[in-house]
Order: sequence, then C-alpha cells, then structure tokens
Amino acid sequence: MILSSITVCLVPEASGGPFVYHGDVPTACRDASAQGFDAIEIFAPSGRHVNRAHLQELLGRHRLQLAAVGTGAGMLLHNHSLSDPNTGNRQRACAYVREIIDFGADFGAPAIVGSMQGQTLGERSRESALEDLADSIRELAGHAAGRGTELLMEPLNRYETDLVKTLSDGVQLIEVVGAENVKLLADLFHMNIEETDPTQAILDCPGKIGHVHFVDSNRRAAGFGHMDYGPIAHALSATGYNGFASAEAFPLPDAKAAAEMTIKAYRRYLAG
Ligand code: LER
Ligand code: MN
Repeated sequence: MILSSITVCLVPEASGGPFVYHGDVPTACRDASAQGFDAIEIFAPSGRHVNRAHLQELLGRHRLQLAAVGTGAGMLLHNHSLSDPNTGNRQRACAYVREIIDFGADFGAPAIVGSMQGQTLGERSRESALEDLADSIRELAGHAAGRGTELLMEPLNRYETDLVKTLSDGVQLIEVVGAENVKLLADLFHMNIEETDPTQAILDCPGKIGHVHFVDSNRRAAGFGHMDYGPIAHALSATGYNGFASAEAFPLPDAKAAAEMTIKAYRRYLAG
C-alpha cells in the first residue's frame, strides 16, 4: 500500500522552495492530519534543529508518521557537497548528513540525498565526481545501516546537477556503492524533465524505489499540471512499490489548496 505524505520546510532561506508547508511543525501536523495525510516529510536546517520529544508527541497526537528527512539545507546554508573534490570538505558534508540520518532514524525515517550530491560545475570530470560521491554514499549507507535505516538517492534535473539525473544513473551509483539500504527517490517533477519515459523508467527498476515525490509537471501539487498519473500509478503498483507518495510542491495558490489537490490525486491514483 502506498501512503500519503506532505512536506514541511523549517528553513527560512528556502521559503520560496517547493514545500507545501512552511514555518513550523505543530501547524503542519495539525493541517496535514486534518487533510487526511498519513505522514509528513521534514526539511530542516540541521539534524539537531527539531526537538525529538516534541515531534514524537505531535506525531502521536495527530496519528502521523515521519516519512523522510531532507538534507538539502546542507547545500543551501553551508555549500556542503558529498562530491566535493576536497577531502576535508567532503568529510564535513558527510558529518552534516550523518546528523540528519540520526534524526530520521529516531523516527524510523530515511534521509534523502538530493542536492547534497553536488555537481561538477564544469570544473572536473563527471567520472571523478561520481567516484567521490559513491565513496560518501557508501560511508553514509554504513552509518544508516548501523541505525537500522535507509538512505534515499534522488536524481535531479539538469539545472540542479550533472551527476545523478535519472533513475538509471541512480541504479548505476547504487551498484558501485554496493549497499543494500540505498534506495532511489523518484521525484516526478525531475523525472518529467530528464526521463525519456517516466513510466518505463519506474518499470525498469523494480524494488529499487524507496520514496516518491508526488508532484506535477510544473512543480505544483498533483492535479495542477499536465502529468499523466494513470500509467505512473500503474507502474508503481506493478513494481510493488509500497512507500510514501510525498507532496513536494509549491504552496500554490496556497498551502491548503495544494494539500487538498494532492490528497484528491492520491486517493484517485494511489490509495488502496
Ligand atoms: C530538489 O530539487 C529536490 O527535489 C529535493 O527533494 C532534493 O533536495
Ligand atoms: Mn524532490
């Protein structure tokens, strides 16, 4: 069964970003629960930002799970990159992600590596950047395994990275890393730009997808763009996907409408 989730951004510097809820966890939990979501996904400034006991209480009170935790603030706030050619910088990036892995692990939630994969910026070869990235992911996967959790590798579109852009790139990286607990995050917005055929891309990697960013072609909530969800839903079901469909979308025209549209699309295509 696929469960529904919705994003909450706690990073003021990302207030214009593609997250439905912005600002605080209590309000997000109240609104997500009222809309019928099963879970929230948190984008926080660091792994130490959120008070664990308070979050536990809120999740329990609103019968929500923590679906996943993002790490992109490491890039946004500190310019960290897991493929940084400088070993010291790369170690600092890994340390930052380890703290977020620990935060998620306390709630049974995996950490996402999206923009933290970095990019070559035309300054080095893609092969060498991918080698450094694979080393970082192997180290972080080991840490996540020790905490009994997974790492989610997210392919991004070409305007955000030149490293892992497609599910197939992600499968290749996972093979090089050689860790069982690294899964792919299928973000339908990025896939709509980079995949030749998003549905076929999902069918081509059964068992490898661990999380879905459920969003439309224009990065608005599912239903506000022109994505053809029928075949995508069929592919997810055919490959036995049973993780979260998490709304990582702009709060347009406002958060409430984006959440309502998402849950409607989730019930139509993915629930049950
Ligand atoms: C970034 O574009 C994105 O999709 C996030 O989920 C990754 O940090
Ligand atoms: Mn995403």
